[in-house]
Amino acid sequence: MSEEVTLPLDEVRRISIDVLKAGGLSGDHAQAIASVVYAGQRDECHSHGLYRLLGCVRSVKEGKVDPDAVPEVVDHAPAIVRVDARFGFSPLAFERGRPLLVEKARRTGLAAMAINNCFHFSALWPEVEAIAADGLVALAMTPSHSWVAPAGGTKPVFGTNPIAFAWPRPDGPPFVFDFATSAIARGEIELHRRAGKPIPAGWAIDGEGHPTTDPAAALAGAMLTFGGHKGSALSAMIELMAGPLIGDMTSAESMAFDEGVGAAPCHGELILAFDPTVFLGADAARHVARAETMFESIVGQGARLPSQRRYEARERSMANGVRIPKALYDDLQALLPRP
Ligand code: NDP
Ligand code: PYC
Repeated sequence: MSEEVTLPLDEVRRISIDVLKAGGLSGDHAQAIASVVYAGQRDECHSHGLYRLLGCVRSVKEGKVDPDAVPEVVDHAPAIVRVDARFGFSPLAFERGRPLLVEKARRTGLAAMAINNCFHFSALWPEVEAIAADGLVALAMTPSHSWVAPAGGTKPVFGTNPIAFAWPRPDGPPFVFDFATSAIARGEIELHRRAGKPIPAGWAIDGEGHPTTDPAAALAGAMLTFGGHKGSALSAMIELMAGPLIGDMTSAESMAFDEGVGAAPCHGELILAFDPTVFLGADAARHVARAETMFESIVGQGARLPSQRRYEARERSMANGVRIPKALYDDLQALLPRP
């Protein structure tokens, strides 16, 4: 088993901020990025925790990302907020736009936020969870780089295109799911390569279109969608809804824009927020109770809810800190200024 390091949670945040500032990011971006990286590591989402700092710093170094970009929030229409991230990373753009999205959803029942021109590296669940904390139902989606072949094909067209959903619950944390529409996030294949482990069959094909369990061959070939043609169609929907619909790049266009430097994908993100109290008025509590019956019928038979593992991991991390591979710890230390 490879060597690991245990870190208290406040150390996770401190390392994140220090690495990001040393990498040239403004204080505001460092804080916003550190929050999502911290949350990812705390909830044991290893592909989108501290590991992501390496890619953020590399993306700035490659000169694609504006590390000082100040997002511009625009009140575009009664139910639409637009945020121009101005070629900075997405977490600060999301933070700046969220209050207006929530305000609009409470007024209109359903509102959308389109984030444009953002470099995107993060998990989506921290965003939908934050919207659910305001009592709203949330749906978020974004493209990435074209790494994923459509069902029946062998050449990458789609990004790993995550979709996330949150439903607020009266007596506890929200019901949340958040997954790539590829069989797995690309970050997970990268972590297998770093650990020298094979990947499961069904995640990817090599450059000749043959199934592979070699992570390097998978990264050089094409990833596969989850659920065959169903994941493929969902992935296409995300390309459209968070691409042309909001006037931003598809995953293939993001890949071309990257010019082979290997920066984080650059494109848009679409976030929808629904206010159940506007949809339902005085009947809201009765219908929310029906949702609880459905959740109970899932867990009541021993199945688990998505997000249940994450909430359990959160409790564990808050009590005991987190464990990360020593190789990752050393890579992060190498990005800090020499004392
Ligand atoms: P998974 O395939 O592990 O799926 C994750 C989701 O499925 C979680 O909601 C998880 O809940 C739930 N889940 C997993 N197993 C079960 C189960 N047995 N029963 C019920 N629910 C289950 O993750 P992915 O690799 O697809 O995605 C990981 C992350 O990568 C996501 O957060 C996504 O946002 C991020 N990502 C970001 C991209 C970007 O462009 N920014 C691109 C692609 C991915 P739980 O967490 O509780 O296990
Ligand atoms: O893991 O697929 C991924 C990913 C792409 C962009 C950010 N994460």
